[in-house]
Amino acid sequence: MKGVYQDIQDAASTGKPLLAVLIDPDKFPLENVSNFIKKVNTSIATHIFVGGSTVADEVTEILVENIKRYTSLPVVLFPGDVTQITNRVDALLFLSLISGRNPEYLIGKHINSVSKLRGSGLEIIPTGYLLIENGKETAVQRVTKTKPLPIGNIQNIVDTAKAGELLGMKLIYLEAGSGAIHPVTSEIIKAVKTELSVPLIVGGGIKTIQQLETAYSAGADMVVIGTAFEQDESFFSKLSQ
Ligand code: 1GP
Repeated sequence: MKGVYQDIQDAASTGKPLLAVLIDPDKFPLENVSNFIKKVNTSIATHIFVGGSTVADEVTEILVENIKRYTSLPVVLFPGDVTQITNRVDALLFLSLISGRNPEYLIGKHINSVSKLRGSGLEIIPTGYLLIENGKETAVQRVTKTKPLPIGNIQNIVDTAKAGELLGMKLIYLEAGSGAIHPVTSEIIKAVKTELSVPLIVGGGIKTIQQLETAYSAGADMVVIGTAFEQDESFFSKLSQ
């Protein structure tokens, strides 16, 4: 069976846009899973991401088990912390926050997670995670105690992303932060995409079809949307196939 990464890479090389719906276990009542996932299934979403900045222990695993009962879409863990790791998912984004200089989020949490990952059989996808300035402080910034990369220095964003690729990261993720006021700009997406040969993920603050299309046409291979679905499930029907 092809892995999740191989699928992302194939889609990126053929120009098929991917859309991940992000579910934050902290904000998502279990009783909503079946209805919500049915809507995801009939939308253009291709992946489900699960994760959040602050989640109580065990909650993620229970949520993932419930989600998997209702969908055959790949469920990918987008963990904010080691406690969220579960092998019930199809793959794990092994995120290193390369925009920041907090050693815990560059390598520390990763070391702490090895005892859970060893022997888990999980598909692990090394991912360079870049927090980009968006107009307000977001949870990622607060929790990781790192500063986002300023949007005025695009070359620095490009070089950071490229350094991630050169370190062997298989995906680069440009993150404006959940609920961001301004999504990552098309100028930044374009500049980063031009330099990369690995697939590019973009997320944070994308709330309209227009913004989604802008991200794709600038070069995002996958877009991640969370808040827009949480706040207005009718967004799904706008994205129906
Ligand atoms: C995923 O954090 C984002 O990269 C999700 O952001 O909740 O603003 O869609 P939103």
